[in-house]
Parts: sequence; structure tokens; C-alpha cells
Amino acid sequence: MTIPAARAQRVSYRGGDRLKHYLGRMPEASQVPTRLTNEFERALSWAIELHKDQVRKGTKIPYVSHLLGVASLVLEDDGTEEEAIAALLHDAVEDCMVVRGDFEAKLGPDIGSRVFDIVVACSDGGDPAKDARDEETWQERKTSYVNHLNELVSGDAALRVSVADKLHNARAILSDLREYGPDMWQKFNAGESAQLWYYNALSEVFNRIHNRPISRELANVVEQIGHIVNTKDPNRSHC
Ligand SMILES: [Mn+2]
Repeated sequence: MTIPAARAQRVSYRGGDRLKHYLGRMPEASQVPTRLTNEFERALSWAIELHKDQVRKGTKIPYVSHLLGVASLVLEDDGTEEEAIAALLHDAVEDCMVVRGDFEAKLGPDIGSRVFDIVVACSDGGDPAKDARDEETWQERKTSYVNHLNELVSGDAALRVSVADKLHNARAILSDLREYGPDMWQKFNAGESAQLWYYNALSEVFNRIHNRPISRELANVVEQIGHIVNTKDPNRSHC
């Protein structure tokens, strides 16, 4: 692998052998810059328009923060512009009732149709409104989503967008759990053990099929959630 001149130069005076070793381990793909074009801009303004009246469950945080977070994780996982666009719009079909024709009209027929397919493939029927309506089928829906992910193959765009979505949500759960204790589970329809089961199942699939740092990070966050749930530290009883 060739180290670009600018990097090679830095190696010589900043990191010595250790930095050279690190750069040598970086995947070649990460050295080809991903360019964001006006297609990404169009998708971003459409996502803002679609979700402008929504907030993160139980907070006043604009829902778009989640979409930006997921798109950011996708790009950091070496995702393409198209995958980042799918990340921005990954909740649009379930939450905003938009259809393939809307994607084609907003983004252009080819890219719109491909992005729509990615979005549909990574939807787990997990939007709050649906959960509230359909609590009893929660386990069933999540099981069939995990089975569906199992059928995807390494490199599928839906895997990358989905793992980014789950990591962003799992981080929010971990942070709320640390901040507010087990009361935070009340904002979900399924309880802590069901949620923990779901995230463990997701983490197992992603680590097997999407073998990348983002999946290992999800496993790490899920393990920390599991640790808090299973230890029930009395200092964090939050009476
Ligand atoms: Mn989401």
C-alpha cells in the first residue's frame, strides 16, 4: 500500500514507526476521499423539512439530530454518499409516510429509487407511533427484523445504515441510563430485558456480517447497557 506523500511526510517527524504502523493498518478504501455533492444537500434539506416538527422521544431535541448522527456514523464507517443520504432519510418512510415516488421526485429517479430500497431494507418497524399502537407484536416484529438482517450480505448498504442507526440509539440509551437510571425505560414500550435481548441480537448479527469497528463499538455499548441492567447498582436506585 502506498502512503500518500503528505502522510508519509508527517510520519517522518510526528509519529515515527508507531504512526507508520498505524497508517499501514488503515484500510486502503479510507484513503479515497468520499465527496458530498448537491445530492447530499438536497437530501438534507428534504430530511429537515420532513422531520421539522418531531423531537427525540421524551425530549425537546430536534429529531434531525438523530438523522445527522446516523449519517455521520455512516460516513465514518467509510460509507458512500448514497449510503449517507439513505441515513438522512432512514426514518422518512415509517415516520412521514413518504413513498418511492417522493424519493424519485426529490432526489432524481435513479438515486431516489435506490435510496428508497435501502431505507425500506433497514426499517425495523420501530417508530414510536407504531410501537404505541402495536405493543403486543413488538417481539415478533423485532425477531423478524433480526432474521431479515441475517439474510443480508456483507457490503449491503442497509447493513451499514442500520448498524449506524442502532449505535446512535444505543448510545442514547446508555447515556440516559447513566443519567436517569432505570426510569428511562418507561419511555419504551418494551421493558429493559426485551430491549437488551434485541440489542444483543442486533450486535451479534452486525459483528458477524458487518465486521467493522462500528459493529464492535455497538457491542461495546450494548455490553455497558447490559452491565448496568444486570448489576442494579443500589447507588443508582433513583427513588
Ligand atoms: Mn432511526
